[in-house]
Amino acid sequence: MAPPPSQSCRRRLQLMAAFVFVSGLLLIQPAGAAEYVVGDGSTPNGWDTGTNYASWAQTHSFAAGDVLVFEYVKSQHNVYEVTEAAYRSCDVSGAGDVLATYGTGYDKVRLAEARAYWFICQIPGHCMGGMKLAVNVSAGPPGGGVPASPSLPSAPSSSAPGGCRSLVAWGALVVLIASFGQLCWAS
Ligand SMILES: [Cu+2]
Repeated sequence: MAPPPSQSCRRRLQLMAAFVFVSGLLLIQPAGAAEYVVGDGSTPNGWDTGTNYASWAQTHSFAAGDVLVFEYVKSQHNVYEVTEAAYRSCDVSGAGDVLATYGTGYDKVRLAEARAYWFICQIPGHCMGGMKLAVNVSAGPPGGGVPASPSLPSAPSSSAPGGCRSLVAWGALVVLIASFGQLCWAS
């Protein structure tokens, strides 16, 4: 015997509600800026002398507004943002070579602009040993306050801003569940 229509409808609505809830969780995720732990903490601390940061950087794509988190033993390492020349030579003795310095052992560095960033550890020998990181930051979605640079490729996929995209998706879900509800009350 088939259950009365109202009961199967309620079951369908419950499924829809669950679906909407899960979709909502998924939609919230890409809106904000991403945080990347440098080296992914593959070693006790992500920022150290035993990691290939060229490989690490290649497996990630960075957008303006994203944040790099440097985790390391404070007494053993530090983080210097430097020029490309200083990054290549590991020599920061020149005027203007150092753009910023960090040394807390847990440094959050915001990649505010769509450009290349270069970081090294300034403890003698560490940069030469490979403790250096170069990242290319692409233009992020509007809202980060960063104008898109014409010399850099803009963000792929949709041209709609993230916030607008999720708004449209939310609207579609609301319409979907409303029409389901109508079907139920009609039957
Ligand atoms: Cu170091």
